[in-house]
Amino acid sequence: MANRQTGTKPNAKIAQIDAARVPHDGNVMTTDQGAVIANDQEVQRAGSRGPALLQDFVFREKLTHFDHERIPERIVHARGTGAHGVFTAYEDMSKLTKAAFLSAKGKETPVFVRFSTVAGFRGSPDTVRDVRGFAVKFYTEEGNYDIVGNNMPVFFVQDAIKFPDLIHALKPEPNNEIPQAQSAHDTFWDFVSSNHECAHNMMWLMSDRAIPKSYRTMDGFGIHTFKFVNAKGEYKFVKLHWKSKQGVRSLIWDEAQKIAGKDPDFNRRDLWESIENGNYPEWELGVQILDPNDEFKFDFDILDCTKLWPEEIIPVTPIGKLTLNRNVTNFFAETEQVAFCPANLVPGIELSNDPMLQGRLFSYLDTQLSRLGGPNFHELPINKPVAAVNNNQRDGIHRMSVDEGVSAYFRNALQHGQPHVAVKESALGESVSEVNGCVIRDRANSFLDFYTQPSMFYNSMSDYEKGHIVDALRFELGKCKNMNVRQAAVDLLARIDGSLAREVAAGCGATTQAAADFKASKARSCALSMANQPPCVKGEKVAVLIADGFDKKCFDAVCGALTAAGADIKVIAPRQGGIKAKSGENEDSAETFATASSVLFDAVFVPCGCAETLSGIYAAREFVAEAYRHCKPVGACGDAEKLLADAFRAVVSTDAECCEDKGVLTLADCAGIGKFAEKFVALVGAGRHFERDQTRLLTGNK
Ligand code: HDE
Repeated sequence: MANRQTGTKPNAKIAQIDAARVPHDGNVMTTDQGAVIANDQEVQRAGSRGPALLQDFVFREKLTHFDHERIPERIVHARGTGAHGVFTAYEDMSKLTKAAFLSAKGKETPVFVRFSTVAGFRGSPDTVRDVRGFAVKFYTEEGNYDIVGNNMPVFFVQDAIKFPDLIHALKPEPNNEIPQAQSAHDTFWDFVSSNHECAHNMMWLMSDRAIPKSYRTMDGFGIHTFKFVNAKGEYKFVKLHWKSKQGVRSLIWDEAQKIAGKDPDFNRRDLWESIENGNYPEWELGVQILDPNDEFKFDFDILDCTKLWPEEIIPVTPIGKLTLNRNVTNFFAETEQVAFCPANLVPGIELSNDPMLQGRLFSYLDTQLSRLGGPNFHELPINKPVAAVNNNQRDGIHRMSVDEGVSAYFRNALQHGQPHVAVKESALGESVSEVNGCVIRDRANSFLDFYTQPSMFYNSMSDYEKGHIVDALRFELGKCKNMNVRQAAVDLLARIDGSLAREVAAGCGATTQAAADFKASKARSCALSMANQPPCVKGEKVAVLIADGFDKKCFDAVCGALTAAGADIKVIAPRQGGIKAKSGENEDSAETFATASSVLFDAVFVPCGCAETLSGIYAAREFVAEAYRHCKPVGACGDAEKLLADAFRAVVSTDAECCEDKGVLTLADCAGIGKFAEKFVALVGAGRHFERDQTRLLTGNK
């Protein structure tokens, strides 16, 4: 086993998990005690039509185990999915932190990541409007280090004692357990409008960040302020960021709602399939670094987790790369049993006095005791450190290690003082910091500006992002039955932005007298908008619609170019199986218009030769029309232009040259297919054309 002296081997965790695998192929079936079984299909009974016998222990063992298959789901973040990967350090960071996994350029550390939603139960759909969890466990040579973060850089409340109230308000209402996985109900908005510290996270929740297209296309944030401490005991305050190398992309709300029905596992499936296809998602770990001398230089408190540090003031320095490259073998054993905890730190990374962070340190261990049934959950393969574990903790339910020796205490002479303690300099959390003050149950005044940063967030959005926020709020408040709750929420919005409050009020029957009274902050931070993401074709899902008679050359040219650029292509046709090209070859269609839907794809391409058939199928027309409404790139060659014209009810160009109009690319004559393919790949990479958004509630269907 790797230890503190030799360092973690990059695949050490995988080896550990592999050691726990139980291959069932070729093995005879046994009871849990290892006795072989000849029949597990019929219960023993008295006569072939007689009553079952209590003595059938094979039956009773099977049913007893089944009855206890579930463990309590997580109270929050119940719905999630996980994957293994590797973290690679970019540079030796020892000037900043003595953490060994950041001590050398190219150093690799195995990791496990779990992405999640917060509000929904374990079986809820993936694409609900919600915060996403982004929890990373590093199996370092110095012990497990967890960054238990979210996909938004701020949190709702400032003090841990308020967390149960927030979650009670967010979760389904207690009388009827409605609604599932939604913030669009009275208790949530009552809480937000009665606790204005929620305003900033609420704005993020109403933005497109709350409906990520994929786990691969969202950023992650440690949220709290931590300390990086070097070997000399010098420290800096840091905030941690995961920046998606795939770019940050979101769904449109109309799309998200439809996907919840068409494919409730949309985000889970996307991550699973991209890893299976060898398209490994990557994130850069970045740090914002703040000298302790600058702690009080800002108009916000750096210990307040409802505030972010604008990247224009404190830039993000990339320090390493996370790559997810292996799916789990068994969801329950790994993803369901993984236990994260913000207190899982390594030497060189320490806590700040953020009151939320301090409260979390207690909660996670406590929750594992009831979820995983006792204090030995760290011995489960997914939680077990690759670093050696030596201490005098003993016994407890489901203890797996068999501890040797007679002494289970320190100091001891009988075992020559073993296990011995480490020298202070190399150990966990030993940097010295001064604390003084009166015991008090109160909040610092520096925490009490609840509006500047939410205004900054709204000011920084592009026009279409602002529109989405207005629509989200109209939806959410529109779902609240109580008029006082709606009015109180609009009054809160008035403190953030007067025009936002007015637009929302106009849709939900509230008034906006309050809007005139507040002077909202004009601050901006460009980094907050998702509008200017770099293009990315890799992993984009393109639906290719065909029917008998399609042109194989045209099909091959475009699909070939897309595949070469890393896009993920799926052929959809009126029936599954072989679809006959005009030239006689067969192309297999993976899906039909009954099983696939445009909302599950990023772009649509229709080769020439099959428009007549496709135009006659409602679902095919609707496929293209919906992709258009959702602003996705659409490409059509030759007669396929007819399908677009039928679907959009608009005249499209019949120019023989490649012609692009707001992300719709057409080509009358297939002779120019090479240039068309090149242009279409670029369009797919560039993503949506929001200028043709027709799903806006206020301006829709123009
Ligand atoms: Fe959590 N949180 N949380 N949380 N949290 C849990 O731990 C809690 C908070 C976050 O994929 C629970 O193992 C308290 C902030 C993630 O397994 C529980 C407070 C942030 C996950 C818990 C917070 C998070 C959890 C439920 C207020 C972002 C999922 C099951 C002090 C920085 C981890 C579990 C996974 C899970 C408590 C606030 C992120 C109940 C008391 C702030 C990503 O212990």
